[in-house]
Amino acid sequence: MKTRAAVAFAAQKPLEIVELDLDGPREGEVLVEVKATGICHTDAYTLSGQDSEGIFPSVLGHEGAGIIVDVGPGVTSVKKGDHVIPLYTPECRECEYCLSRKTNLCQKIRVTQGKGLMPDGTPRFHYNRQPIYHYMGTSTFSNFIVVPEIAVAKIREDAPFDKVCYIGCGVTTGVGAVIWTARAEPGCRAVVFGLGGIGLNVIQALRMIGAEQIVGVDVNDSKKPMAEKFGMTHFVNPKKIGTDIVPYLVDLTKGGADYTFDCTGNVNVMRQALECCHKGWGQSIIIGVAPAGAEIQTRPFQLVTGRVWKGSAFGGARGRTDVPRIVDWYMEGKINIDDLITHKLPLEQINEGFDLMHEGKSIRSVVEF
Ligand code: NAD
Ligand code: AHE
Ligand code: ZN
Ligand code: ZN
Repeated sequence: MKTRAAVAFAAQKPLEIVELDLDGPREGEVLVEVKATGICHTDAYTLSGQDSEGIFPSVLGHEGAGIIVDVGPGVTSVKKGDHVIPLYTPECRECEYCLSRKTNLCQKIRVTQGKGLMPDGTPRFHYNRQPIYHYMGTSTFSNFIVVPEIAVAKIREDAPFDKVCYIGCGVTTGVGAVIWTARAEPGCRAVVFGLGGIGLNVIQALRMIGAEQIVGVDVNDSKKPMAEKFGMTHFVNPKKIGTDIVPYLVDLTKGGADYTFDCTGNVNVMRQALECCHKGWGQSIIIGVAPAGAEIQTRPFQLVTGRVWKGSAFGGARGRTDVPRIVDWYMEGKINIDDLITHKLPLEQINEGFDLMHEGKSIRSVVEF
């Protein structure tokens, strides 16, 4: 069949809207009609050429929602007509990682996923008979996609696609980092670096669990009003305090934060986030994705004296289990997604969504097919 898609033919070039050939679903795979997709900073990061796993030409996008329109042989857990969110972190429930109960990082298809291929080692997209590679096992910048059944979460049918697509990455990443990775407790003090599409979800989860203090740090003052609406209690613009940010934040949090979250992808910020944690117990959670080759640094003394550095992918969420629950939380009014979707665009204008992100003018742009 044919599918309309925004293709990344090369790094640092605008996406091009073209019609691709798409092969049907094979054993264990499903065909999904993507109804809406968010644009996450990670898409921009890969398009920038800084992702060591970036492959071109490819169809980017990993924050989608849609409907299953066909299933391949052997598919048992979902059926035609099911509403789903594609998962860049699948959940097979049988690999060593899934069975460990210690991680959400299912490894069943990770190797082929990182090569832009389906689990059988072939791509489903072609353009002029040349392969077009998949991205993060999802490629939601295409109107139709083929994904393994273990990489879709079935969701309720009354959930609006143009909102819950954001649960495919940003919402789950931010909310999950607080409740599953950090396991932050009521009364805690937290600092969130980067008040974008991820950081604001960290903030709303901190408010949800009853944090005492939620400090937001961003170099862009225009992020302040939205962050306040979502629960931020104190705003800090590092460019404007006129002093070293680490002691400033330690003082503001009365001795250091119980939890800090890096939602910038900047390794210098990651160091600040660790070092403003409370001595003895503060935990710093790295969410941001740093460019290939970048490395984090600190004095080991920071860890010896009890601070903990942790990372979080997809908020520690187990996709097929937790994503439908987060959709329920949204539908029950427990989390706010609507206000974070600042822009809606047709596929033809997808590059404007990237521009808005780079200019710091959007929180989330959502593309509707
Ligand atoms: P975004 O562009 O919406 O937000 C980033 C924010 O950080 C912006 O508000 C920007 O002004 C701010 N910022 C940039 N440099 C800063 C600095 N030095 N100090 C303070 N603030 C600064 O991006 P996003 O979609 O929220 O993504 C944030 C990061 O999280 C990216 O690196 C992205 O790749 C990553 N990410 C990781 C996961 C995961 O599973 N680990 C999932 C989604 C996104
Ligand atoms: N390919 C990148 C890694 C990027 C990365 O860390 N991705 C996150 C999700 S970001 C979503 O917006 C993730 O899930 N990581 C776990 C994994 O297995 O990739 C690089 O730097 O090489
Ligand atoms: Zn993302
Ligand atoms: Zn698994």
